[in-house]
Amino acid sequence: MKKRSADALALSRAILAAATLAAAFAAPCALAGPTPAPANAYAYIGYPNNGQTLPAGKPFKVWFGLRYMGVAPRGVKFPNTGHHHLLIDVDLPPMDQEIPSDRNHLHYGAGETETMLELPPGKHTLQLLMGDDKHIPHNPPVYSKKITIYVK
Ligand SMILES: [Cu+2]
Repeated sequence: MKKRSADALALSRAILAAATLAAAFAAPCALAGPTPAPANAYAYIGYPNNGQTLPAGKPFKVWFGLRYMGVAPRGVKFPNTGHHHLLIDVDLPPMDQEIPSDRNHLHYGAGETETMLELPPGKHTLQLLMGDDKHIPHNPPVYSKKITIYVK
């Protein structure tokens, strides 16, 4: 009888651990905006290349790549579209809130798919993140790999 209650306790602990683990994995899924995006959609930086060195004091072009969804200007609510945001020297922002607008988070609300950028000498990171008509990332969020470039 003693053995059986010890087993029951061990089992209930295991169930609790599993539930906690499930909650931990489920939590990040809630961190996305209300606008759906196609599951296979992805963004990529077509230029510059990861690890590339660019000349200082000279603007360079950044190409915004996007597959399996479309670009629409800010304020336009149309299925499977959004507009680009270029993240400079920062990590991804919260995925369930409006993307900040500052010099590290540039919005391309006219539907641009490229830009000219000039950065001070040094090591920099670039990453694209799509936002919906209200500048909130989609569900699932659509973002590129973060690339590193060198300006000198
Ligand atoms: Cu925006």
